[in-house]
Amino acid sequence: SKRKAPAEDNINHDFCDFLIELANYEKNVNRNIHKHNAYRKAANTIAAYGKRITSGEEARKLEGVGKKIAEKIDEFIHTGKLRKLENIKHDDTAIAVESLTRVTGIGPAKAQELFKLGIKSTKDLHNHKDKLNHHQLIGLKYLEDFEKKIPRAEIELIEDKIRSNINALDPEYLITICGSYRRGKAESGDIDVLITHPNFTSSCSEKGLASNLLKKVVNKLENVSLITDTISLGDVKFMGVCKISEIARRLDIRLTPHDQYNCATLYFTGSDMFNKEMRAHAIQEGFTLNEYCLRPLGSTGIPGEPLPVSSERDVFDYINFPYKDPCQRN
Ligand code: DCP
Ligand code: MG
Ligand code: MN
Repeated sequence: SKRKAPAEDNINHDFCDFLIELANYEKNVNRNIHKHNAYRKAANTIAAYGKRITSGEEARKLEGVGKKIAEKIDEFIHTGKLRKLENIKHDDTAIAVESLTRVTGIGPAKAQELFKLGIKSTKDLHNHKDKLNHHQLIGLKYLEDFEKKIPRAEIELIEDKIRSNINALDPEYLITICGSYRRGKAESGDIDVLITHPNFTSSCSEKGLASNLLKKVVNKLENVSLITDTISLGDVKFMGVCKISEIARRLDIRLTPHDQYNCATLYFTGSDMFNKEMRAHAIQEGFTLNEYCLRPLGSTGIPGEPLPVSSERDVFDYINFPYKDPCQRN
């Protein structure tokens, strides 16, 4: 999903807005994920600064703000705009990629490929459906809907419906709605559901067990007409569409082994920037953390056996990272 500038009540929001625009440009047009992350990181620190920035020099003192970004802040303060962004607004490739990547499933590479075929906008796509895969066709079908944020109250209703139906199926499933919703956001881009079942562990070798546990859930939610479309369904991951209002919503469901559930909720709660920060901290403390487990790194740098984790807090404790509530993980 498109990244927007953080924090609504941010007194530096105009700087953050242009940094996010530059970040999106680096990702979508130049496909430079490093520059993309650098701009986003700068936007995040500036958003958290709490004081109105009055010069590039002042901004440069903040973590993640270098010389180039400081110069852009000065340019913006003095002229009210950025030449670089003005140029981008007139660049045909950038305009096309910006339009085409609005469709879920169309990434920067696919957008540039379509542009080379003369397809310049989402409007053009309706005449070139043969160029799209199943995922992209669903993205096009629900283009406007998927761009609408989901109010918290609607996700609460969807959560109730998911819980009651999965419970009726088998009360042993554990369910956590992760993502921005768990971080307490007033609205979300999609719904990220994490489920597990005590019968399914990482050492479990029973073939087809995981896939049945997930398929049963997806079937049930289709039968009660919550799920309307499937983008993809694998053994442990469902991507699709659900609907309880007039608007179709993106729904992801992941099934994880019971013993990896806490590392999984930690990962899928995010934010992605917070995950990066926490992983970097883990490395410094001699651990490697991912969505499955936390492992100590030996002196050789080779990960050892996964550590026993019985809560998210355990992970923070092992790596000496001050505990943060989901709402503080932004
Ligand atoms: N995630 C991550 N790195 C990524 C993508 C995702 O660490 N590159 C993790 C952190 C995210 C979580 O997965 O919080 C869910 O991904 P989403 O894209 O759904 O992001 P959010 O739920 O945080 O935001 P949105 O409201 O846009 O859905
Ligand atoms: Mg999400
Ligand atoms: Mn998601």
